[in-house]
Amino acid sequence: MLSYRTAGESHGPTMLAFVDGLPAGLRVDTAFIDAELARRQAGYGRGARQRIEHDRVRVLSGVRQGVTLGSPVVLEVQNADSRLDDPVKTPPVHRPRPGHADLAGSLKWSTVDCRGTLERASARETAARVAAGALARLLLREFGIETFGFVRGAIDASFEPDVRIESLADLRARRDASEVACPCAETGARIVAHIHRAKIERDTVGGTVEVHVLGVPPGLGTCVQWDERLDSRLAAAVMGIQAFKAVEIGLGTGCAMRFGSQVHDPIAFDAVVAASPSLGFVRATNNAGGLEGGMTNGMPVVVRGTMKPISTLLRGMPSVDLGTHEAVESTYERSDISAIAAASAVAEHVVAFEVARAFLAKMGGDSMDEVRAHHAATVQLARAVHGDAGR
Ligand code: EPS
Repeated sequence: MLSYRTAGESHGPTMLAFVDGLPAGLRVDTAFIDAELARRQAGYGRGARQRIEHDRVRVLSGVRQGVTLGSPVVLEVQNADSRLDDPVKTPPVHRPRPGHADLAGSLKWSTVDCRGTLERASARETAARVAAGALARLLLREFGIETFGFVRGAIDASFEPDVRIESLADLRARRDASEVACPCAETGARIVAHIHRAKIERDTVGGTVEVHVLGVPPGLGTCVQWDERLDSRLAAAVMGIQAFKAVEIGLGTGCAMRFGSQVHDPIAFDAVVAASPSLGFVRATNNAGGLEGGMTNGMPVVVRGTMKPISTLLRGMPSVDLGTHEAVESTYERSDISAIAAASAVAEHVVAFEVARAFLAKMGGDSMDEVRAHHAATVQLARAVHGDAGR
């Protein structure tokens, strides 16, 4: 089963991802991984740390001459700002920031110094998750599955995206030209204005990100066990990103405001698109976000996540000194005003990883050749049963 864990502290020497379960024979394009790491560092509102770091992946195991061996792949992204062992440069933190892991972690680990918690809780760790997710995207690409993550809105600015495989190149270009990874220029400009205002007011901004997965074959995930439902795993993956407070699939919370007839996507059959991943079962709407019963239904998978504003506020927040119990202002450490653009890249990669995991659970094998053969056989069987060939 495809899985990954990460290790590393924000100001330690390095961030690591340990990826297990990749088949042998996958070509590892490190330039692609580096480009995605750069995307994760970008965005209006990012702090000075990003001028210090120039994230690059180093493959430490599991790859020979650019191709996976079937053994665990360990990926490293080194920290340029490494100073964890220096007590002057990384002093103890006694004034927890409301919203950060500071207080909860200090209570958990029975300490009055938040440093140990905040170093690991830091979103710097997402560099390792993007590196692992980029590997998953390389695998998905071999089977025509594409992911697209972007910023959908912040504060009162948002837009209705129209994401299709034909317009993907254009959407990616527009997203990558945006300072806040938003393919809608007008919404992007309004989000930039909100972040600019937050900067002046020494405040912070969160937002909503969305990920579309296109070309997904039906039948990934399962209805058989709750923790193997793909929607359940996607929700956990996106909620597991630092500072995320909500996850939605398709229409999401909008389902509560509509009757069933306005929520469920009517099913039709179109022989012309029988060769597509949907096998010809078309839906004029995709309120289900491509998932019914925890399984992909052939429509694009659509996942949305909401990030709270960064909890390190330059203006501080009311807090308590853990040593003296005095009322104080929370600690300010150099920070981002908004990391919403970065979060959209992270969300895209954690979603890609879960889709790749479900893909390999259904179509997997020891080598890419085996996976290709299983995939081709699965598609052929599905067409024989459901496609026009079956009529
Ligand atoms: C973070 C605090 C900041 C962020 C960091 C996450 O780091 P520093 O205190 O070194 O300025 O920039 O994110 C990254 C370094 C990154 O690469 O994403 C935090 O407290 O979570």
